[in-house]
Order: sequence, then C-alpha cells, then structure tokens
Amino acid sequence: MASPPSSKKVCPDETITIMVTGGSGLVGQAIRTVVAEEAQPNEHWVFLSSKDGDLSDITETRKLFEKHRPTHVVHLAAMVGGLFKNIKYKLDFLRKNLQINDSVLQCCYEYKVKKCVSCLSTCIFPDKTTYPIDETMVHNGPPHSSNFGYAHAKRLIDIQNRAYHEQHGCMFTSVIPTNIYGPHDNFNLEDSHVIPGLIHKCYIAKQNESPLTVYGSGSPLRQFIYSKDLAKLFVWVLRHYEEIDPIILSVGEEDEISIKDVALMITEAMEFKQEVKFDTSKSDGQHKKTASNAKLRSYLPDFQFTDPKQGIREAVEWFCSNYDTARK
Ligand code: NAP
Ligand code: GFB
Repeated sequence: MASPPSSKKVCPDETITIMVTGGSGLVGQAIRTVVAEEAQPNEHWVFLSSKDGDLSDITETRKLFEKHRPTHVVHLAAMVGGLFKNIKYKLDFLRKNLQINDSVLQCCYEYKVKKCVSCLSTCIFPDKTTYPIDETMVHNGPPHSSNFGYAHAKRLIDIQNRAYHEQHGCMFTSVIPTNIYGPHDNFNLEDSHVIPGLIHKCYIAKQNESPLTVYGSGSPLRQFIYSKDLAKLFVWVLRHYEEIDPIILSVGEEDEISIKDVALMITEAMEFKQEVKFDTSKSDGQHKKTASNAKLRSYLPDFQFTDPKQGIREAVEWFCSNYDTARK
C-alpha cells in the first residue's frame, strides 16, 4: 500500500496539477472560466468529462490518475439532477455516486494527492431540523425522502474524508453548495433543477405563445448561488481552506427566495408576457433548507454574490444564444 501522502502545504512557486473531475458540467465549466481569467503560472488545470473515463470504475479511474498524476483534485463528478429525477432514480443516485466517490478518493490516496476538495449539497441535511442549518448538522437525522439516495451517498464523502485523514493523514475536505445555476447547466425538462428547467419551459412557451407551467405551489424557499460565484469560492477553498470539516458555500439566509419569485425573474429576463400557472399536482419537495453561511463569512466577510436577477439574466442569455448545443 502506498505510503501516507505528505500533507505539507504547496510552496508558492511549486508547479501543481489540479485535476477537476466533472469538469464539463455546470460547476466545472464555471471553474474553467474563473481560472482562465486569473491564471496562476504554477497551476496546471485538467478538466475531465465522462468521455475521458468512467469514474464509477476504479480501473478506469486509476488510468486517469496514472496519466495526469494530479497533486490536487477538485471532485465534482456525480450523477446529478433536480427534485423529479431524484424521486425517480433513488437507487441509481445512491449506487453511482458511491462508486464514483470511492474510486476517486481511493485513487487520491494511492496517488498521494496533497488535497482533494469534494462536493456535497445543502439538500442532504436532515429534513426535520432547526434553522438555519450549519455544517455541524450534516448527520443529525434522515434527509428528505425525495432524494435520500443522493443525500446518503454525498454524506458518506464527509465520513470518507475523515477516515482517510485519521488513518492516513490525507487532506481530503468538502464544500456544501446550495442550489447552483448558470451557463452550461443541464436544461433537460424532466431531469434538471428548477432554474434551468423553467428557463427551457419558458423558452418553449414564448415560442408557442402558451402559458408557462411552474410545478408545485411556488411557495418553497431556496438559496440560489450563481455558478461563477461558486467557482471563485471553490478556487479559494482549494488554495486556502485547510479544515477537513465541510464548509457551506451559499448566499445568506436573508437571500432566500421562493420558487414563484424565481419563476417571475425568469419570465422578466425572457420578456415572457403569457400567463404563469402553478401545477400543484406536482411535488414541492423540501419546503426549505435554509443554510447559514456564517462559517464562509468568517473567512471571506467581503465576498460579493451576484444579484439573482443579474445571474438569471445571464443564464437566460446563455441558453438562448446556445440553444442548439445546450444540454436539454
Ligand atoms: P453536471 O452539470 O451534471 O456535471 C456532472 C459532471 O460529472 C459532468 O462533467 C459529467 O460528465 C461528470 N460525470 C457524471 N458521471 C460520471 C462518471 N461516471 N464518470 C466520469 N464523469 C462523470 O453537475 P453539476 O451541477 O456541475 O454538479 C457538480 C457537483 O456539484 C456535483 O458533485 C453535484 O452533486 C454538486 N452540486 C450541484 C448542485 C446544483 O444545483 N447543480 C447543488 C449542490 C451540489 P459528462 O459531461 O461527460 O456527462
Ligand atoms: O432545483 P429543484 O429541482 O430541486 O427544485 P430541490 C425543485 C423545486 O422547484 C420544487 C419547483 O419546489 C418544484 O416543485 N419547480 C417548479 C420545479 N417548476 C419546476 C421545474 O420545471 N423543474 C424542477 N426541477 N422543479 C434538489 C435535490 O432539491 O436540490 C438534488 O433533489 C440537488 O439532490 C439539488 O441537491 C441541489 O432544490 O428541491
């Protein structure tokens, strides 16, 4: 078995290779944009997609680590989807993400990766909880039934990080983003998250001059983070965050908005003039999952988040400009 990896900090002039799993997705593409805007001469970034190899297969995963020999890993790759995809495929979300996470973390250990930052989600917290939710509450009770497969696979990353650290001294940590949106999202009408799903539905409704149907009552509350803001925070975590415990990456509790609010921001950005209807036969999912970003603020008190109206305008413009090639 390989010797324990060194947990020494990287010298500023030492060349490091950062391998981003899931690099072709919503978050990966945002990180690619951010690092291109502020390139560091000693950082070599490698962005992977499933075309480079299936990370649920540890043999294929080892080949990628053998090829790229990363010193650092940003682990984004996962089976991902919105409420309705999660409700349909709970076992697949559980197994596929367990397989991917075990392959990647074990290879990080075997290849002496100095630091790995993985990704949890604010939807994995206990369903019955007090608010605001914070990082200490991840394992304090069962998650919401709608996504228990995905939630348990994600929670296990935190357990795996602690086990690799305690037994081998690995610097494996994680972030807990809230709902993310932005360019390069998955706009599939059935499987996507709410913002890309409504952008795509609104695009079609505008063309057909028909009403826009929002699923559920519109009353659930969410904190939405623009993908480029998350990417900047992810890069900061990679370079400066040294705790094994996770850190929530989210706008503040006071920036929580309703699904109805977000639907109206989308219709405004799309200049949609038809009726907006609510199909209450469809699930609302979790009513709220209000998370505290106090820990993030203790590190970055002055970080500026993109106003949701501006972020949604940019996401709408990207979708309309890239309709033919967007994931839908
Ligand atoms: P995404 O757009 O669906 O991208 C997923 C990425 O993972 C893609 O690059 C995909 O490759 C890759 N991937 C999936 N299965 C793979 C496999 N078996 N082998 C190799 N690569 C595989 O997802 P995202 O929204 O960017 O999510 C990134 C991370 O953030 C995930 O860990 C997710 O759980 C987490 N997160 C997302 C949200 C959100 O609202 N989107 C919220 C909280 C946390 P292909 O492009 O080739 O398919
Ligand atoms: O982003 P979303 O699918 O997931 O949002 P969650 C679901 C909320 O938006 C529900 C309403 O209240 C839906 O009723 N909604 C309205 C719609 N119209 C639509 C639509 O066209 N598409 C979708 N998808 N929703 C997810 C978790 O929870 O959060 C995932 O299930 C993941 O595991 C993600 O972690 C970040 O925010 O409810």
